[in-house]
Amino acid sequence: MQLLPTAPLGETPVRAMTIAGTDSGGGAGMSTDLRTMALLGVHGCLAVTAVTVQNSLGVQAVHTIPPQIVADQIRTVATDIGFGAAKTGMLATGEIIDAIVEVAADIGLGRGRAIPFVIDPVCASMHGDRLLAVEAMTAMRERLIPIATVVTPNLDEVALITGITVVDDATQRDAAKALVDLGAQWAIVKGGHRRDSPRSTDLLYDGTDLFELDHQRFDTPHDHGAGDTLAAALASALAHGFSVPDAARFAKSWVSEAVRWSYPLGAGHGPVNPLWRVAQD
Ligand code: PXL
Repeated sequence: MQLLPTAPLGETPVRAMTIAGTDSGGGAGMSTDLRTMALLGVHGCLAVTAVTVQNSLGVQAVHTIPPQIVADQIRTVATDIGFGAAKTGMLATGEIIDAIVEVAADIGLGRGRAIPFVIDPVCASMHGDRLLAVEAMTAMRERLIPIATVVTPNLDEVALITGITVVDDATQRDAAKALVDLGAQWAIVKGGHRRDSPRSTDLLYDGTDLFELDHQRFDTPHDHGAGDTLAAALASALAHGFSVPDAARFAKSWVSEAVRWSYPLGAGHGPVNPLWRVAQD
């Protein structure tokens, strides 16, 4: 597949920012984002929102970072290093979401502003551990999604955000429309978990144009970090200057390969593998 260019050695590369939580097991969250960004020629900057105590069996504890410190990490990087796109992952609380919304307005991040903003509305881990407080759903729905350049929910997140249960093509389209109605410029409704289809088909929609991003589905228990990887690849491609449809097509192929080459780790669910691109036979 096509790759993204890296800067000539010694020159400043393209930058992107991940606003996300850590996973001590290294399979999801910020570490995954940074691996994907590095492999796509992007210098990844980071605003940590929460530290999770986590292994392949689940999340045992969460320590959240004060909202002001989250916002300050974003602001201090934006005003010095600069970045061409940002993405969110685990945001933990409504207060953190509101701090991000405020700093985004100040630095020109988000829909209709200079810097594209990918919102991956992470709500829970694959084990069902909550990564966003129940009471933060209003902030997510009413304040963060309206400033998304692209929002990238999976089907569980679609149900929590829009109330729509996606079971077929028609409900997947309804969900994409509902997300655009909430204010996102583009919505990607990921179809990887659709039980009625043997393919993994995501829908990309902006209220006018509808694209199907279709790929063979790889069934594996080791898909920890798949959503993070898609959003990080999308933000990387946007930082490189791709249009949203081109970035989304690129990110879909990137994450599909990462799922294909995922590996076991620990006794539970292993991670997808953004390192597939540098693996040697
Ligand atoms: O894959 C979503 C996700 C994002 N961020 C962190 C996570 C997870 C899933 O477990 O732990 C920190």
